[in-house]
Amino acid sequence: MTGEHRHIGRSVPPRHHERLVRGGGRFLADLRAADVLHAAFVRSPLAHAAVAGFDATAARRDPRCALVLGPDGLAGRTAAIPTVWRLPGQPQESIPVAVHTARYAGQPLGIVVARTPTAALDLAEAVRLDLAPLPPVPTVADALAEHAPPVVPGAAGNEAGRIRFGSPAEEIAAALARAAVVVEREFTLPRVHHSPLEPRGVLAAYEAGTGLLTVHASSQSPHAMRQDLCAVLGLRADQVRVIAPDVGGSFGSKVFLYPDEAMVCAAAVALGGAVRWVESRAENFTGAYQGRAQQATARLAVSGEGRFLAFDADLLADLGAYATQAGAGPHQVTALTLQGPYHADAAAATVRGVYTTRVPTGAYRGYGMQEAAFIRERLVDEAARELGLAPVELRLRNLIRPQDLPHTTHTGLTYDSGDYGAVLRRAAALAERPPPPDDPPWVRRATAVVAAVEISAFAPTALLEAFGIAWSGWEGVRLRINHDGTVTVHSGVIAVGQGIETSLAQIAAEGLGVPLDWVRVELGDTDTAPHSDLSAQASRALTLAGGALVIAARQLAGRMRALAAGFLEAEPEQVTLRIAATADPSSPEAAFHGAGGARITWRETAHRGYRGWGRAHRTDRIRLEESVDFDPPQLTFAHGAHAAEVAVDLGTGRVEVTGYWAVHDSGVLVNPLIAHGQITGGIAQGLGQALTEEARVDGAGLPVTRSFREYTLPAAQDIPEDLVVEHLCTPSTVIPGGFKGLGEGGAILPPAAVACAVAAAVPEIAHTLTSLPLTPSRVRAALRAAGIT
Ligand code: SMO
Repeated sequence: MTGEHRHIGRSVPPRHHERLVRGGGRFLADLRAADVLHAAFVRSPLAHAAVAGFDATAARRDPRCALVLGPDGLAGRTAAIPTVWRLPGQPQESIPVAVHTARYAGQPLGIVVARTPTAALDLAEAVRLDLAPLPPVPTVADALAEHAPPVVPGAAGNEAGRIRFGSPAEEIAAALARAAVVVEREFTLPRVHHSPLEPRGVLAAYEAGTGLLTVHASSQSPHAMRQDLCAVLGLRADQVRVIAPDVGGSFGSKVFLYPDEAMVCAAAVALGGAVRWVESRAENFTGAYQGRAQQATARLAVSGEGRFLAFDADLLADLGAYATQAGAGPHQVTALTLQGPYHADAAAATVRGVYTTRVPTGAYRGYGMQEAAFIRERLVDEAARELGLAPVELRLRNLIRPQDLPHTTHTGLTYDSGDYGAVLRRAAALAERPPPPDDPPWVRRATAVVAAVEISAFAPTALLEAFGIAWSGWEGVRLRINHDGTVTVHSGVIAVGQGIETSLAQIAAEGLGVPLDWVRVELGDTDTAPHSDLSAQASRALTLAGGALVIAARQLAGRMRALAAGFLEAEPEQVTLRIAATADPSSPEAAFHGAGGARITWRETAHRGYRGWGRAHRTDRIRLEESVDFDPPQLTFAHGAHAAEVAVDLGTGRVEVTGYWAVHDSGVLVNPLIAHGQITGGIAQGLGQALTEEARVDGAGLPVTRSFREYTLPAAQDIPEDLVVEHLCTPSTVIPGGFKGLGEGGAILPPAAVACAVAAAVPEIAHTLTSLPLTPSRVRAALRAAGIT
């Protein structure tokens, strides 16, 4: 193949972007169905209350009303949503759809279905709730206080369970005892809203005649949703089809089936028709699960020569009112990744899940790794300050070196490949520049560099089994050459705006040796996609679906070649596939060439293949199709280093990020343009969490952040113009094709980078920079306390 027909490594514009930008997207709210009815929810106005009455008499009398299901109606029609990842000791094993106690404000208690969306909202308001208030438990401190009101029956002291990862306690104690310096800090990573561009939504249609339930949902994991719906509604797998249309972002918030989504489907089944619900932004702020929500007491022990002896942390996970399907999963990943890219004699962390009367928390881009990076990098920084070492120097001294890889951490993660030092040094070099000459005296400016590893290829079956995670981790693809030579890829991973369709097409085109636009990628439909529980989560789609596709394309390319060789009466090794331009530049011709000028086109080969000609030349079967299930032998680890330059206004406490440099190693990049977009978007999201974002409630547990007026996302002007993203490449030794993930990578390091840069700029307040976000009021309070302002 000639150079211009290579596809991996090319910055091809993502195929659906133009359609989406021009308004051609088909998101949930764009879908139409015949005779569709509309749903609205009766939600709890209180954080904690017994539901003594749910009176829908008036609503039901209204001619616009089709159905109302309250706690009793739902109880007869729905079972609880099953748990996927439990904490040891966790008393509550699943999330009920029908409830008689409200445990957070915004919790759906019932569903109203009506002829129009407005009627549904009116009638939901007409339902009269009789609530007997119970004491709210809005914070983890409230939940753990002596005599705290119980949130979940059976959870003594509001603890959901606990688990410890890493080195034995004696090793940690010994390391602390021989340390020259031990830094210990309390950290707070607040709750945050995912804020996807498109809120949630479901269109469920049930046909009583066939018993088929077809669900369109703005979901990140259609197969997982189908599994949960079967359990909740008591339907067979072959009765339920879930389709994700265009999805406008998810970031972890659309991983799980929610009770309100299940209610829409239960209503469709009850009515024998189609029911639609499109979540409003206000509902998304109060009803959608939230992210982060972690408190930690953590310590780092360092020897006199600056060698890391131990990382140790006690993590408190604010689970909210229910443990979601993965419960404290992100916090467990914090514990697993606390050690990060460094050597240490010991490392361990304990996770305690705590129930509060707030909306449940769950996955958020980075899945515990952002929290780990913040805690670890701040501790490293503080230790450097105590030892009088430059923070970069202390990091470089302890980084795991390429010759140490593969390296297994104290929590059992085996890093496969990479050059952590090269990435850190490059980020530091990029960030080096003289301060501008015109900074006013009340501005302090400094730079910091931080580092992290990123789990990808989540996850080998054996690993999930060891953790007791009731999900499959492998990924399958089905690759087909059609009768005209075009190519179709089916995969269970889905597109959530990250451009995965384009990257998979590039891998298929490269492996088969055909033009890129001959490849179509079909995703998001449980009826046609290979099974996929985890789908587009956890920086995994490209590594696992892509890895499977590399194998499938290699196999199918071999079969096509063998077939063509048969027709050319040659041996497969004597046949070459060549792409040639034709009069029509948009349709090049691909042909197999044998000896003496003999040739057969790719298309004719496929066509004859479909007729069954040349069967003698095939090793196995007729169909030009390969299905490959890829279960990775182990995880693969991407890594990165970020440098932030900040200017701190000593008068106002405002932190401005004036420069940002990110260097990542995600192995072989399939599409550098998409990689750049992913990392850049993640950085923007991470900067929001560093500086402004916090989902808050008042003392009664009622949400305060209910719109983008109270909840500040970073805008374009908050992202530094000097934002540089670079990539080094150490191929994965685990994934065919050498790919590693990067979907979460950009979001993992910004809070650590910004906080460490503020610490460098104003060392007087460095020890206080352990809680996010670094709002002007928080920074100003620290400056005041330090007597600076
Ligand atoms: S936080 Mo992700 O959607 O695994």
